[in-house]
Amino acid sequence: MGSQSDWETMKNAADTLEALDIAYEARIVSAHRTPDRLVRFAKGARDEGFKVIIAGAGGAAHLPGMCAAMTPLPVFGVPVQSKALSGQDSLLSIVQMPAGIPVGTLAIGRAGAVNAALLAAAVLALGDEDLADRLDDWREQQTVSVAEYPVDEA
Ligand code: RP5
Repeated sequence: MGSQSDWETMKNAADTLEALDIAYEARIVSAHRTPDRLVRFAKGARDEGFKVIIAGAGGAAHLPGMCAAMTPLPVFGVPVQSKALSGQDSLLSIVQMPAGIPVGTLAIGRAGAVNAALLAAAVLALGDEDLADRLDDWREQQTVSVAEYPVDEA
């Protein structure tokens, strides 16, 4: 993620990966404030053993696109909800990549963070039957947890 302030959102991705028993690392890498760290991370990610990158950033959210420019790994971008423009800026600056360098862009905020983790899981599950089973179980649990009728909430 681009900043400590993104963690509140990106923790939802981390929690989802943990629920699926997927190893991950959460790092702060800012495209603007720590550009050298970004280059080192993105260029070295595959050799470090990473399989998928989830990049969350807000505002002028260049992190996912710059990561994607420097790694062949799949990159999923999570637009963090910004204070000034409610994440519209984050979304547009992540989603509108030029042809040739893809970023799989998710929804703004928590939903995007959770779904980025689920998409990463789906990619990894293509080569991991145990994970595929865990992902099936996760989805089944979600399905059975949805009540058929609403209740009045206090
Ligand atoms: C972006 O700027 C970060 O991804 C964050 O969403 C936003 C604001 O960062 P802080 O000023 O809160 O550190 O680079």
